[in-house]
Amino acid sequence: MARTVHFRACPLCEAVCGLRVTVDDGRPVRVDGDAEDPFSRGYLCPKGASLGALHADPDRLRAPLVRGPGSLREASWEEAFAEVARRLPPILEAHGRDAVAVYLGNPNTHNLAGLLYLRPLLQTLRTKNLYSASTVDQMPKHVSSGLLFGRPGAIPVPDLDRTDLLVILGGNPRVSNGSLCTAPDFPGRLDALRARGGRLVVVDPVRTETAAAADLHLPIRPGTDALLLAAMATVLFEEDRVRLGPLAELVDGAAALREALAPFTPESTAAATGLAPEAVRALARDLADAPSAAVYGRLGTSAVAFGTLASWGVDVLNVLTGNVDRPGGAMFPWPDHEAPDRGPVGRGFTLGRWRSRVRGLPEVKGELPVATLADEIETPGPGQVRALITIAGNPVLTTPNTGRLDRALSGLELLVAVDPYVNETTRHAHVILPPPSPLERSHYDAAFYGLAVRRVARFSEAILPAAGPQEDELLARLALVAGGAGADADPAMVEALTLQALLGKLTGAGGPLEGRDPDELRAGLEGDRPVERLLDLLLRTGPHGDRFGADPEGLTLRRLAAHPHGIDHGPLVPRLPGILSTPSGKIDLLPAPIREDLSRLAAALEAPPAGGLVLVGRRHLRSNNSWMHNLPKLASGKARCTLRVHPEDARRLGLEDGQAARVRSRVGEVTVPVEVTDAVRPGVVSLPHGFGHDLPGVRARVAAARPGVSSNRLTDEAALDPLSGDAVLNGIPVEVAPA
Ligand SMILES: Nc1nc2c(c(=O)[nH]1)N[C@H]1C(S)=C(S)[C@@H](COP(=O)(O)OP(=O)(O)OC[C@H]3O[C@@H](n4cnc5c(=O)[nH]c(N)nc54)[C@H](O)[C@@H]3O)O[C@H]1N2
Ligand SMILES: Nc1nc2c(c(=O)[nH]1)N[C@H]1C(S)=C(S)[C@@H](COP(=O)(O)OP(=O)(O)OC[C@H]3O[C@@H](n4cnc5c(=O)[nH]c(N)nc54)[C@H](O)[C@@H]3O)O[C@H]1N2
Ligand code: SF4
Ligand SMILES: [Mo]
Repeated sequence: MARTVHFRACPLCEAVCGLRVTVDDGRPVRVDGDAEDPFSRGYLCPKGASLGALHADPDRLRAPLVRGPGSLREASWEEAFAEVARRLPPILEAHGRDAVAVYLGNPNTHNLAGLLYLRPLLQTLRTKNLYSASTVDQMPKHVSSGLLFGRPGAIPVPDLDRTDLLVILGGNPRVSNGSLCTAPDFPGRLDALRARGGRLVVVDPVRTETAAAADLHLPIRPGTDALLLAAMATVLFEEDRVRLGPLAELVDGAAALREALAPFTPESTAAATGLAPEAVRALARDLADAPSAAVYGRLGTSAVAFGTLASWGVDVLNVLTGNVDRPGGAMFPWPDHEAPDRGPVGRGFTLGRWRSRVRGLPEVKGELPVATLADEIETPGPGQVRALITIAGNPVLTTPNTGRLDRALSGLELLVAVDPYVNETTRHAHVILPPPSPLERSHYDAAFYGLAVRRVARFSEAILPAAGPQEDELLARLALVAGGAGADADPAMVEALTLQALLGKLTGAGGPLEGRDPDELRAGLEGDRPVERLLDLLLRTGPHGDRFGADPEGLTLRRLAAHPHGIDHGPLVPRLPGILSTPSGKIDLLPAPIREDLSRLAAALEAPPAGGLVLVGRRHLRSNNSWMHNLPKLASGKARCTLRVHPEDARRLGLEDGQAARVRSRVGEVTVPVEVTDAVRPGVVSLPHGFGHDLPGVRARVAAARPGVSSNRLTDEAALDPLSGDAVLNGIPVEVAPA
């Protein structure tokens, strides 16, 4: 038996752990943590350990599916692309480019093809109807970074391994393993923080696993973090505790900020947040006094009604306490594939360059809010969405009011899905194009090294030969079909054009490779796939790159690949002011859109929320949004799709542990077993998302056997954070009664 051992990064969540995969005769038989990985040091979770099971899952598609009369049947790759070529161009011709929408799901960010090779397809389609999981997730953070720092991608991360005080709002990294903060073994790193004398404070309506292991837990009322953060800033101003330090020369608008936040005090916000003013003052003082501190917010500060204000408030506190860009504070990562900084002066960030057709919602980062996708499909008129391309997504389970979206999708003229499963969304597809399994593709975490708490990089070779085309080829062929070049056009054309455009920028005036010959550079690129050659170009131009011979010791794809456990360049280093890209060249503390939205926040002070129950979300270590529920080892054990209810509420409503409850919101209703626990705050109930696998046509036998219910049958597509278009997934008013 031929036994081989391979090292690779786990592509399932943002922690990007290094894995050690054992293969026997072409079958992955074991996945362990890679003890030699300098970043993850052997850590892994049950999901990473299941990569072999994912590869082997009989329900995972190995060949395309095409809709015959009624149902989906297996087809050849030629047939599948011919079918797209038969159906897609006529829709574009007859109804224009906005008639074709695109939805990009979360796993795109864990995949080189999704990160580096979507552009050709999107540029060919040039549709205004671009949607992604970002507007059910982190879009508010992009907006706040865009407005504060001029770059939506300039997201400071807590310097976890060096900070003295970490304040987590609305994140549960002991379960999620961290998000917008890449740190394998987040739990171990939190333990280390406390072991070295640091403090951990968690603000969450639920006593989560993370909150339970913190020094202090503040059980805030859902949706009110922006008020809390504003009040903390006011304390810093009032008590003369603002210490900008070296940031002083880089900050604009501190005086105006003080004035704008003055109405928000620990006392004025207490009724809304449910937090004692003294506790809020004490936390603000601790933040000011700590040698270093980082405020960090995640989904509970993002997918909420004041998502952008809360995301902004997090970094406002980091700035006011002098912690931005300081070791132990909130620092900007610097990934190996990122071109050198050109700031601090730049064009800044613009919102709302166009608006959605039906609800007039503003564009953000080239996207529209996914909460309005159903409107755009259902509402007749010029620009109505008639076709949808989904790539690595399952919006029927993951976006608000999915009952409605599910119905809308069944009316589409064409749905093309790039996805390895027939899930709740892709069951509506006319064509499904499955990508290879993670073990069949090479990997580099372009998104997450840009959010990592150390400067690390890893390139993982494919471990097993792919059964079908690589995902970059699928995307290139879709681009060619959409461009009218037909199903047989050569995908190499797409690579040539993509490289030409990028090389043109890099070698052009002011570019990092200014004056070099693009043809010569292209000829020297290494890599087996188009995305690998693209990555080589980025690495060679990045902070450690060889600049095509200018630094003979510098990084190339091949040199990175020679380190199977990865390269660790050390802790984060300061990046200000170069990372800024604002018109003033400074951090704009009070940008106009934020100032305007503060009046909405002030109104929340006047009218504290009514008394009823509100729903928040939660995650489980063995889940991954809506997928991975089809692997027996991950799916087994206690039922996870339960409604957590506080004992007082349970008593009042006549709910008993284990009994079914009917949960109703403005838009829908589900029936789900109750779990009575004092971990949730009174007035708050929690339900995980990503369940509801009992829809007809889904081909996921293990998941369908324990389907659970979809929490997004309850979330409301009308409720958005207005600046970012992010859906409100936490703080949903619901009524609960025994079923
Ligand atoms: N109520 C509520 N709703 C939520 C959330 C919440 O907290 N509460 N969280 C939100 C968040 S943060 C997110 S990110 C979204 C996620 O929302 P989505 O991205 O829509 O959903 P996922 O479950 O991540 O969908 C992943 C799909 O990608 C496929 N896939 C996996 N690997 C690959 C691959 O390599 N290539 C391709 N092409 N496909 C692949 C899977 O089969 C699956 O169908 O859900 C959001 N929805
Ligand atoms: N095991 C597992 N890991 C995952 C995922 C998964 O599905 N399963 N999904 C991945 C993805 S796509 C993402 S984006 C990340 C998300 O990573 P996290 O944000 O760390 O994970 P969540 O569990 O959604 O944590 C959100 C927390 O916010 C709290 N909350 C709700 N409303 C409020 C509020 O108004 N204020 C405050 N302060 N808190 C509130 C909730 O109780 C919850 O504890 O996780 C990633 N990792
Ligand atoms: S924590 Fe995330 S990256 Fe690490 S093994 Fe688990 S799923 Fe993979
Ligand atoms: Mo997410």
